[in-house]
Amino acid sequence: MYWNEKCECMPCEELRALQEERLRKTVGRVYCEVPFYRRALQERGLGPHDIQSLDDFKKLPFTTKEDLRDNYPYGLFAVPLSEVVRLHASSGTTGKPTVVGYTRRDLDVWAEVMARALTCCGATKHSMIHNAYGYGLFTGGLGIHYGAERVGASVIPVSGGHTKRQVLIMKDFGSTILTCTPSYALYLAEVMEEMGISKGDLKLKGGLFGAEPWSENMRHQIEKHLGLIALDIYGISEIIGPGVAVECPAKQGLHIFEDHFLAEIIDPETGEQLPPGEYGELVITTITKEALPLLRYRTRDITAIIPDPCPCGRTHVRIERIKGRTDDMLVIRGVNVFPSQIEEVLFRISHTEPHYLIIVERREQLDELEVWVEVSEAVFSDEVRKLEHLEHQIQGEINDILGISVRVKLVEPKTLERSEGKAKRVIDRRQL
Ligand code: DLL
Repeated sequence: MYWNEKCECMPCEELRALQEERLRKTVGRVYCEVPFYRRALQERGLGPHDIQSLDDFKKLPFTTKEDLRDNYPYGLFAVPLSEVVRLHASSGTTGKPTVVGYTRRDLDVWAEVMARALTCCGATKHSMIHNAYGYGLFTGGLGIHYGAERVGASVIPVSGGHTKRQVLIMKDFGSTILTCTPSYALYLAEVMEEMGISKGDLKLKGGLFGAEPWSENMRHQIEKHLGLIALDIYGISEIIGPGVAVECPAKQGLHIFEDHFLAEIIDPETGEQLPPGEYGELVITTITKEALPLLRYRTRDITAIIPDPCPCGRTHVRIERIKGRTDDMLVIRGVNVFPSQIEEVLFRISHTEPHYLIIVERREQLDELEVWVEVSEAVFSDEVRKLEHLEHQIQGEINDILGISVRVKLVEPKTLERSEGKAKRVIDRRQL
């Protein structure tokens, strides 16, 4: 049930003392080794000795993605490149990639947290782990890979793509754990069905799905079609990659691996810390990273801290599942809309498929939102009247939740593009 019970269930007082010691070391190190941080701390009149406890935390400056970009590629590294044994990069939609580096010890920590995460979904040395996260500069593939090896499981480094072949491999190799994005898991299920292979033909038992937001309903679909326990894994390249936080089998939020990462929630507008339970932007400080330690990194992901202890016995604090990103949030006629809210509605309505696309346009200064939704084969061949009824139902429910009117277009099954990695849910055509 636990990979490292001593760390995962550490008494809170002990954990806090460990975090404070590691935080002090990290601040001391970045002050000495990273000119960017030395300047940022000096500008605030801070020296390394001013940060003694977690209460001093709020004094520290934030770090943003722009800071990483401005110091592209290695400017924020705290070790010489001779100590760096791996690089990864996150692509982002515009401009240069964000480059992240790892020392040998960083890779060791990464494998440790990933081993803990995989253990949550049932992995042991007897598991056959089918890893369909992309291998390469993306952290998903290799992050899972090293964690799986640390557990002692057998890893199938299948990466993304060639979906039919993936289904055959899962069947013939006897995969017991599946790791990929949740949208790809659904696509795998769809292709399986087309190939006449059922979940009973496979040996899947558990899976870790993440790298993009997904809803509770999507979890039900994945579990139903693949016959496994689907858990949510959160990560971000700048911090380490996958393995910043993971759901335990209680499925009541994701535990942050707090002996390595400190989490806070802030109001994205004011930068003020928010109390547990309130949604805001997740900010993470690394306290053991060597190559790229980051102070108060603004992830832009929206979530809340769950204050109560978890029934599983782990003492590490939990966050709610990620609701979206501050930069994914669409502002439509003044209303804040997260794609995940639309997804929730679609999953509640029967006869729709879990594939959708949100298109935003601006006509005569007015934002218009159109939602394309795939419907099931049976419904699509139904009478026009029934289709219209379904469209109105979806429109009505989205209106109830968001308070704005949207257009809904039902599309034929299997016409929206499937993704092997992170799904693209929004096309914003507004020229802002
Ligand atoms: O996506 C790392 C990862 C790989 C996580 C495999 C989980 C599994 P990046 O490419 O840097 O890293 O993208 C990070 O993806 O800021 C979130 O917006 C989003 N994200 C990651 N995990 C989740 C999740 C990897 N479980 C960005 N739920 C983050 C929602 C997620 N969003």
